[in-house]
Amino acid sequence: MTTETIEKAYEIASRQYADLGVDTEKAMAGLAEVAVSMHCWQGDDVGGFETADAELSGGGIQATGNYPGKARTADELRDDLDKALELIPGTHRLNLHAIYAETQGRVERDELQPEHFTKWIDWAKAKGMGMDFNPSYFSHPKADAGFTLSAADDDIRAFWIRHGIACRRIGAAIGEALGSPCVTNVWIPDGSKDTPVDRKGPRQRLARSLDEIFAEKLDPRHNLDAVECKLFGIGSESYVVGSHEFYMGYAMKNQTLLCLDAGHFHPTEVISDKISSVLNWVDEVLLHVSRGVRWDSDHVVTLTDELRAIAEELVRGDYLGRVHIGLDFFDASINRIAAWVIGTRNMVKALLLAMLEPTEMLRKLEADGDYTGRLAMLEEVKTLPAGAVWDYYCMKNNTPVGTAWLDEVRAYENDVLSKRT
Ligand code: RNT
Ligand code: ZN
Repeated sequence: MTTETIEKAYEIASRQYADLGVDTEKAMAGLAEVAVSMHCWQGDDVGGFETADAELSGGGIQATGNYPGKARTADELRDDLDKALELIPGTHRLNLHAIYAETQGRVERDELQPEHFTKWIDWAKAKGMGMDFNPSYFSHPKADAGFTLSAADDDIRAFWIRHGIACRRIGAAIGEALGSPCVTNVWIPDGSKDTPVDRKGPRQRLARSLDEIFAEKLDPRHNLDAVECKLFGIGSESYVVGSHEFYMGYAMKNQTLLCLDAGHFHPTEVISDKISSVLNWVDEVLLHVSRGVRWDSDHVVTLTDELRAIAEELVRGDYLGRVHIGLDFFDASINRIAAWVIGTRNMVKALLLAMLEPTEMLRKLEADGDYTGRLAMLEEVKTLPAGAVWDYYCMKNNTPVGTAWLDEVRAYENDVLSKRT
């Protein structure tokens, strides 16, 4: 598409939107303010760099597929992130896991320090990006028995508590260095495959462990704590210690952030409907935008009805200042950079669609009890020329328009990824 075509299409689209009371310039300006926290772990199938051949193991999560070219070192992962970020309009954030530490020789997880993340921090700073952080409670011998912060074994539990404490300090150091609060999110895999007899003990221990981890007061301008619930995982089908009720209660009582992962509920349950509920009781929420297919499969985020509904809730409810948007998917069966670009562009695109909604008109129809008009308009809105505004937004942000990004990913695959063996 030529610049002229993109501009012409935009001009016509903006007039159509104006007729419905929507200012496309304002929508694009609002969109530019939103930073999506792009997860590092799509780039190497959640392996991390603790050892040369580190791989995701246990934890009830899986990256299936064997697509060639995954990042083998932190430098390669940063190169790949650079490529992906070039193809996504806007300034975003990086979400890092503790297993992506860069150490001279093995440093145990309970001994990790901010200095092990200096290269990441410098990289983000140079790009004007913020960062978020996660303790890693999986892919570790001390997690093999299926219980970490809720383990009955005192040594195991203490080890993971120390890891949590270390990670919060790292989060605070990141936030301070980058001048933007780092959301440090606790997710643990604890649970059991078959019916447990004791559901109570592990939950009591988890509550105590969290209290110990969060005991140290950290400046909220540097670090914000989040806790992530889950319904079930592979190998934890019958019982997950950190369930929704558990963490919702914990977050409310202790005023931490609550993390809602789109794949962590019953398959017919959606997080878009939870946002306006939980934000009555906690100040801020972290989202893990993901796409479960039949289970918490962490498929690449596509422009589904639910993705759109999540974005609509954030915009309609004026929640963007209270909701941190993180992504959580890992597909090893396709080009990993393409996966990042598709998923992240879709998140941004869904926000644009929400910002282009003639919400005032829809609200009026609803307030007047005109549900016929509301339904009719909601359907009409679906085929307004949002694509023309999106193309224009991408162009203005010096990112490829339409499928042009794919050509760049293919060229990078040819020049860089295919040389990794
Ligand atoms: C697992 C959780 C968790 C992880 C990442 C890697 O079910 O969703 O957020 O996916 O921390
Ligand atoms: Zn998640």
